[in-house]
Amino acid sequence: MSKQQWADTEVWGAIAQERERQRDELELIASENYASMAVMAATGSVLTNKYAEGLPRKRYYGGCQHVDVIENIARKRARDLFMPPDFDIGVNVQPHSGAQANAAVFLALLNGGHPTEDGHTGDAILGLDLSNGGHLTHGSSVNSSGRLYHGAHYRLRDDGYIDMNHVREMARSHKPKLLICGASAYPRIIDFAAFREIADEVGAYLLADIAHIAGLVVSGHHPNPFPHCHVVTTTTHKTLRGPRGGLIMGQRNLMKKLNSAVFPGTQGGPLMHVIAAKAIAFGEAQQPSFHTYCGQVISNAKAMAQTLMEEGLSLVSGGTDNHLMLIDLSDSDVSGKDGEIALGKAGITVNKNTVPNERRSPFVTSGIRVGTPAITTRGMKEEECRWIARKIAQVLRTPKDEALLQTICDEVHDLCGNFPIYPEL
Ligand code: DSN
Repeated sequence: MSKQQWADTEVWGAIAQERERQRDELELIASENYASMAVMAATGSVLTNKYAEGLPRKRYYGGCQHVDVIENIARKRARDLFMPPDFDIGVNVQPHSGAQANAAVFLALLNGGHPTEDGHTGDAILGLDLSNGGHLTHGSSVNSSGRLYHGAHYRLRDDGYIDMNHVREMARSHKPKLLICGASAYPRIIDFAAFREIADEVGAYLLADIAHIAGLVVSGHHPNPFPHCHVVTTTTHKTLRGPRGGLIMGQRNLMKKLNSAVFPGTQGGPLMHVIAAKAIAFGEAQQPSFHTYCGQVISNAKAMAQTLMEEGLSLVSGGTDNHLMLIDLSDSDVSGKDGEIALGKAGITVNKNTVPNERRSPFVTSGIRVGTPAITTRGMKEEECRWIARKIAQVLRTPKDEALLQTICDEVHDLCGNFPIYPEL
C-alpha cells in the first residue's frame, strides 16, 4: 500500500471528525451502539476482498476454505445464543441488514402481487403500524413490503401497549399469511406466545423482528421468540453490539426456502468481513459480561424514564421494560424535530419519532426516542442517566436558550471525557 492511499484527507478528515463526535457527545439513538475494537478490525480486514456466493462447502467461487470456517463459526454461535432447549433452529448469517433479512423472509414465504382497485393481489402481512412504533419493512406502503404485499397494521392501545384483542380482530379480518411482531420504537415486553395463538388461528406464519431487543433476548432479559415464532430476523448492531448487518433464524423445515431467498433471491455475494465481525460479536455476547451489560442497559433506561417523568415529561406507555423510551410531546409546542435539534446543540444525539395518534408530519413528529445501549457500553450507570434525563428536560423546556444549550454541551463533553469508548479515543 502506498502512502498515497492514506492521503484522501476529504474522507479521512470526515472520519476523524465523526470519531470526535462519538467521543464527545452522548449517543442516545436507541438503535446505535459502539462495536468492540475486534468487531471493527474484522470489518476492516482482508475478508472484504473475498467473494463467497453460496453457503459453506457449497460455494460458487474457489478459495473459500477460510471464509467457510468463519461462516460456520458465526452460524454455530448464533444458534447457541438464540436456540432454546429442545428446539432446533437454522441460521443464515448473510443478510446485509435487517431490511434485507425481512425482504428475504417475505420472498421465501409469501406470494407478491400488485395493488389493484379492489385491493392487492399479493399476500397479506399484518404488522405494527409505523407511526405506532413499527418498522418500514413491516408492510409500509413506501417500502417494497407494502408494494409487493398487502400491508395491514395493528395499532397500540391508548395506554401505549399492544392490544392482543385488537391484533386478533385485525388478523381475523385481513387473514394475513404472515403476522409480524417486533418494533422499532416499542418500550414494552412482546408476548410471543399470544401472537402465535393468533397466527395459528388464522393460519399465518409468525415472524418476530427482534432487531432492537436481540441483545436483551440472548442475555435473558426479554423472553425468547423461539419456540413460538416460525422465523426470527434481527440486526446485529443494536443491543447485540456487533457490526451493521442482519440475521435470519427459522424452524429447520423452512431453512431451505429462507436460504435461497437470501441467495440468490435477494442478495449476491455475502460480506465475509461483516460475517467475521458477526462471529466475533456473537462470541462476545456469550460472555457473562454481556449479560451484565444488558441488565445495566435496562436499569439505566428505567432510571432515565423515571427521572424524565419526575421532570414532568410524558412517556408513551408510562415507562419502559427495555432499552428505550418515547418522550411524547403531543401536548407541547416543542415538536420532536425542535427537540432533536436543540438536544443536538447540547451534545445529546436523539431521533425524532412519531407517537401513537400522531398529529404532526413524520418529518416533524411529536416524539423523541431515547435509548441507553450506547451510553451503557461506555460505562455510564443510573446516576449519569438521571443527570442526562434532567438535562434533556431542561432543554425541552427552553429549546431556544442558546446559552443554556452551550452550557449543557460543555457539561456533556466533560461527562463523556470520564467515559472513554475506545482506548485511543
Ligand atoms: N433505523 C432503525 C432504527 O433506528 O430503529 C430501524 O431501521
